[in-house]
Amino acid sequence: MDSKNSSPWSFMLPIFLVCLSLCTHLCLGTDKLDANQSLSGNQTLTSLGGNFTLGFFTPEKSSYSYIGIWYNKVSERHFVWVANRDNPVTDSYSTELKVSGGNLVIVNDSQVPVWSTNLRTSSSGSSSMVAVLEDNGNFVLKDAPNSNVTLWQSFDHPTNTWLPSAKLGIDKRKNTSQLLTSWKNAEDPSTGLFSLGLHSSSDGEYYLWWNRSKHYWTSGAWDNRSKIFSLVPEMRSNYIYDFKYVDNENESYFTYSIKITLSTLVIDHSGQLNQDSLLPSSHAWSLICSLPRQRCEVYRLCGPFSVCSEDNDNFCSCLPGFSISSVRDWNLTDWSGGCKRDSDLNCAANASNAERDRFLLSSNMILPEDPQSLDVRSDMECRAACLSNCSCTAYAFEDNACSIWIGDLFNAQQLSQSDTDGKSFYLRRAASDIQDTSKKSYVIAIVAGSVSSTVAILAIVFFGIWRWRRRASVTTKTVEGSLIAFAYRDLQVATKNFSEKLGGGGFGSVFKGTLPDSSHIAVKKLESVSQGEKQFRTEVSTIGNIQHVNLVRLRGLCSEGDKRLLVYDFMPNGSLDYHLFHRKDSKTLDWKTRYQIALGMARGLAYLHEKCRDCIIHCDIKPENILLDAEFCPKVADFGLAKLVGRDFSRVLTTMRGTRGYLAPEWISGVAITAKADVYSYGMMLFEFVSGRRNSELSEDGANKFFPAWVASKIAEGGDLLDLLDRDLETNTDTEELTRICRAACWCVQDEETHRPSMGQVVQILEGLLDVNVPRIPRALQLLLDNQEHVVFFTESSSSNQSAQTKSNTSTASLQKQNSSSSTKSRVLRMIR
Ligand SMILES: *[C@@H]1O[C@H](CO)[C@@H](O)[C@H](O)[C@H]1NC(C)=O
Ligand SMILES: *[C@@H]1O[C@H](CO)[C@@H](O)[C@H](O)[C@H]1NC(C)=O
Ligand SMILES: *[C@@H]1O[C@H](CO)[C@@H](O)[C@H](O)[C@H]1NC(C)=O
Ligand SMILES: *[C@@H]1O[C@H](CO)[C@@H](O)[C@H](O)[C@H]1NC(C)=O
Ligand SMILES: *[C@@H]1O[C@H](CO)[C@@H](O)[C@H](O)[C@H]1NC(C)=O
Ligand SMILES: *[C@@H]1O[C@H](CO)[C@@H](O)[C@H](O)[C@H]1NC(C)=O
Ligand SMILES: *[C@@H]1O[C@H](CO)[C@@H](O)[C@H](O)[C@H]1NC(C)=O
Ligand SMILES: *[C@@H]1O[C@H](CO)[C@@H](O)[C@H](O)[C@H]1NC(C)=O
Ligand SMILES: *[C@@H]1O[C@H](CO)[C@@H](O)[C@H](O)[C@H]1NC(C)=O
Ligand SMILES: *[C@@H]1O[C@H](CO)[C@@H](O)[C@H](O)[C@H]1NC(C)=O
Ligand SMILES: *[C@@H]1O[C@H](CO)[C@@H](O)[C@H](O)[C@H]1NC(C)=O
Ligand SMILES: *[C@@H]1O[C@H](CO)[C@H](O)[C@H](O)[C@@H]1NC(C)=O
Repeated sequence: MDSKNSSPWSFMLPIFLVCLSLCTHLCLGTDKLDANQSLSGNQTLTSLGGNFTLGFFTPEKSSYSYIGIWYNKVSERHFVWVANRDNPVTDSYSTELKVSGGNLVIVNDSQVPVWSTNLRTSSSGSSSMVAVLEDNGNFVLKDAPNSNVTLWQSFDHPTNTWLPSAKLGIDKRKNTSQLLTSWKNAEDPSTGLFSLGLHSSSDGEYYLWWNRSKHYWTSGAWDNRSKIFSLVPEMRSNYIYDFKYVDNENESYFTYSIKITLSTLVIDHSGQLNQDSLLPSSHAWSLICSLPRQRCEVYRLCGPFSVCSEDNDNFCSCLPGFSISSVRDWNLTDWSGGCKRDSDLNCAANASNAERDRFLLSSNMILPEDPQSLDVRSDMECRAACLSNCSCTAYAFEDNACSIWIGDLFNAQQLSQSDTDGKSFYLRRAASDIQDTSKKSYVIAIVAGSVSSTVAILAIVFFGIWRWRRRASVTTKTVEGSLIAFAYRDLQVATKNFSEKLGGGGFGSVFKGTLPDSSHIAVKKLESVSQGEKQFRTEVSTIGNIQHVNLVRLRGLCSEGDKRLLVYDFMPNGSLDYHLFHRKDSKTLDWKTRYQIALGMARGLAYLHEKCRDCIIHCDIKPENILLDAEFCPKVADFGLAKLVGRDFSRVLTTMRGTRGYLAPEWISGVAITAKADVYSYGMMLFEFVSGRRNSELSEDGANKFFPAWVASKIAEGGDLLDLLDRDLETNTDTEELTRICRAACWCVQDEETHRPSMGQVVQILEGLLDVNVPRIPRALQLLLDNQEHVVFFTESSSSNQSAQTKSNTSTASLQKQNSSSSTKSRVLRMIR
């Protein structure tokens, strides 16, 4: 490599500033490898625009090196392609990547190729051949630097990552299909067991395959009109993707482009297709969505004789009497090796009764795959049939049908205690295993009998305590879908008897807690839950399945007696209102952060409204319900609770403090509530992002201006929006973003629901993908403007609390008049609230 070449530095400069800390003087500023050059050791190629870097890398716990491509500007490495995934080298300094003999090759120091593009060229390749790393992450071999002829490209040989603009499909001429194939484990890029590929060109449907032979998930057919795969409704709110399907006589494939954030599709070594996105705020990769949604749906994720369970952090565990085959692989989250038997079976025909194999019951399971059915009539016969065949490892007898399993057991799944439709089977075990445990208890019995009775009683007491403790810790592990069912006592301990209160809301108070693994949680004690235990659990487990970066993650629940608690991830930066309004000890949120928070919230709400099968209306959008993580990434809290509280919700709403300023007029007009009510509340919040104070507060100069009305009139007049801006903000506000936010806010608070945008459209507006006209001043705000001098706005109702029913009650208006009592104005009051 020619590192003296100085011209690349001119284009490298901006990138260099970004990655200064990552790559020091050894960033070779070139994107090409020509016939006279080679790459070795820690030399790298960087694409012209600076998006990608190619070079040798060594995974953390590995002793092997590979040629790979990664994102240049992101400190957390994410390998999008690996050349020699199945042919690693041990020393990158004695190995070279070069263009040679018409191919791109990796050679060791005796010039023996370790890896090659294997192009069958007639000549030995021209000396003008060149390999270029393009800015979209494609590594291309061409016959000349400016040629349009691609001899080979890495996009045709993807590893585990599908990059934007790469094709993933079927080549009909060669009858080959491209597969995206997982790494073996987190540290080993070699070809893993799981892959994604286009199944058939006719309907554009993707399959996830296990070992390229058995499919376990399908995307459903491509719908060319709505541009989604029929079984991936998540795509509806995934505005960042734009998929395109091409199907002609030569090939059929999909490509996609992304609009905003850096985002990739990766098939993970645990068999799920993950959408990873780079969060602009934190510069860290984060998981947006996984398919299939449950890990245990992945075929043979856990190897032989292990069971999958969604509630276990490790997902896989061994059946009793078995232990992990390879602890090292298991530690690297590769469970495919499964488990091996601790003691050998004894299948000898002349075995005595004491030596003969036993059977152990495993219950509440999804049974292993591939049973064989036998035509026998009783449990005894079924058991005998299994015992008589040395390869039989388990049997089940249910509903008068006998099933036996021959050989290794796969795909058994342990269900949570709340599941009632689990099945049972009997696992074959060596007699010695079972005798061992009975011998031990025998010994304990003798010891207990031989000591004095007081000691024995003490022992029993201690044993009782131990049992009781054990049970207490076991209950915390039972699960509701992906949720943990906590015992009330454990939550009491975790929260130091509910001593550290984080806040209170319409649904109940929230307390901080710490789990034994020292992770922090927020525990919400629900009040006025109208549902019975079973319905509550069902409802909560649906909420638990809703996961998005911009939604607070529900970790678990507790339902004991009349106690109903929810356990969430703890958010270190608390709620948005604190940062936006109370500035005494908090730093003013700068404009960029405010904008990112507004956008993140919109994404979270769009997901709730449009992704889920049952549209979830939040009903209580306000700054108190937006939490901020350590990186100030916003998370919408309390979603799904409106439904949980059910009929009592209207009562809860009326007693909620500080909420009224955000309530849509339809809450009082009595019409059905739709997702557009959330849009209204969101719009009201957007105004507060601009002003940095509550809409309901008087402005600093004491004028009685209702801020949203003021903004609406400014926009309509085409006035300077910077006048409106929070005085505490430095001047680095982007005026275009300011305009977008103000317009979006005004559209969101239109009187007519149909005039308000959907949350999905709001996302697009804020992302700058959708331009919006100047909005009309909402009627309610217009009336306020007309009467500006005469009205004062309050948040709290200070009078008239006659019949507290939100939907029909018009008398709890929170606006009071000064010097005026015209009937027009009192109508205004009702509309604004
Ligand atoms: C490679 O080296 C040969 C001789 O050393 C020279 O003729 C040729 O121009 C060089 N090619 C490139 C692309 O630099
Ligand atoms: C290079 O690879 C060949 C074939 O694998 C091997 O025989 C040879 O020992 C290797 N040379 C070195 C120096 O590792
Ligand atoms: C390079 O990355 C930027 C964003 O980081 C993206 O906008 C641009 O499209 C990328 N270039 C190519 C060619 O993909
Ligand atoms: C490569 O393609 C571009 C546009 O497609 C064309 O302008 C250029 O002449 C082509 N170059 C060669 C060497 O064919
Ligand atoms: C394509 O290959 C598959 C197996 O890989 C084979 O079953 C099929 O018949 C082939 N189709 C054609 C048209 O050759
Ligand atoms: C995957 O399939 C190949 C044959 O195609 C077989 O040799 C291999 O054992 C299979 N892997 C596993 C883990 O079953
Ligand atoms: C999908 O629609 C686009 C235009 O919207 C069209 O060009 C393309 O041919 C269609 N593809 C298929 C497979 O129908
Ligand atoms: C298919 O391939 C043939 C031969 O390479 C080419 O002439 C034709 O234009 C291709 N068709 C399409 C739709 O690209
Ligand atoms: C596996 O992980 C455990 C705990 O992290 C560790 O104690 C053990 O040494 C690891 N075993 C291997 C073989 O890596
Ligand atoms: C069972 O038979 C085998 C030979 O078939 C013999 O080696 C073994 O000792 C016998 N075991 C018993 C308990 O009789
Ligand atoms: C055990 O059962 C399997 C499947 O029914 C059969 O193929 C095999 O021959 C049996 N083995 C013995 C020893 O009976
Ligand atoms: C590459 O070159 C060596 C490394 O340490 C030089 O001193 C440089 O340190 C650089 N090597 C690495 C491994 O970065």
